[in-house]
Amino acid sequence: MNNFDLQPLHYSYDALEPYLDAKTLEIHYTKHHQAYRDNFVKILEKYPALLKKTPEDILRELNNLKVEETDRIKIKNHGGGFVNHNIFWSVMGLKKEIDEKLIKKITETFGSVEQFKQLFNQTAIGHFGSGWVWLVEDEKNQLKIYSLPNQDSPLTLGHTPILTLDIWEHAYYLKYQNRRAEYVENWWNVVKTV
Ligand code: MN3
Repeated sequence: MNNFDLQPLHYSYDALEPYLDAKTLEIHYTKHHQAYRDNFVKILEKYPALLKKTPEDILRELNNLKVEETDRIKIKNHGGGFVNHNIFWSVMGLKKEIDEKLIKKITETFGSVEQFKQLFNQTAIGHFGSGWVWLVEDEKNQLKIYSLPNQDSPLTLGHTPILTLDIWEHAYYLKYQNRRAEYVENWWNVVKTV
C-alpha cells in the first residue's frame, strides 16, 4: 500500500447509518473517491518525481510545482479530491474518541463546543455550490473555520486540516436531497473527536 492507493475505510458502508446512509457512502467511496484518486495518479505519471512526494506535500507545494498550468489545475482538483476525502473518512466513526486537547482549544477560541458547531454549520449551510467546510489550524496555530470551493485544500494555504465536512451534493443528496442543513446537523453524530 502506498500513499497514492485508495486508503481502506475503517468501517462498513452501513456503519454510519442512519446519519450517513450506506448507499451514499458506498458510491461516494467506490466511485467519487476512486475517480479522484485515479485521475490524480494519471496526471502524476507525467511527472514521476512527484510520485516520490506525499499527496499532502504536493498540495502544500501546489503553486510552486514545475508542471504545466493545465496540469496544476488538475492536480488541485483531483489531488485535492483524493486528500480531502481521506481526511473526511478519517474523522468519522460511530465510536467517540473525544479529543480533550482539541475541545479545550475549541472552547478557548469559539466560546463553547456548541458555539463552534453553530458557526461551522452556518458556514456549511451558507456555502454556495460545491465545496468543503474546514476546521484548521492556521500558520499561527490559531483555529479557523472556513469553507473552500470545489476540492481546494487548506494545505495549499499553509493550514493544517483538523475536521472537514464534504458539502458536495454527492455526499448527501440520496438521503437528504436539498436539505443540506439536516445533513450538516446529523453529521456531528458520526464525528469522532468532538
Ligand atoms: Mn465527496
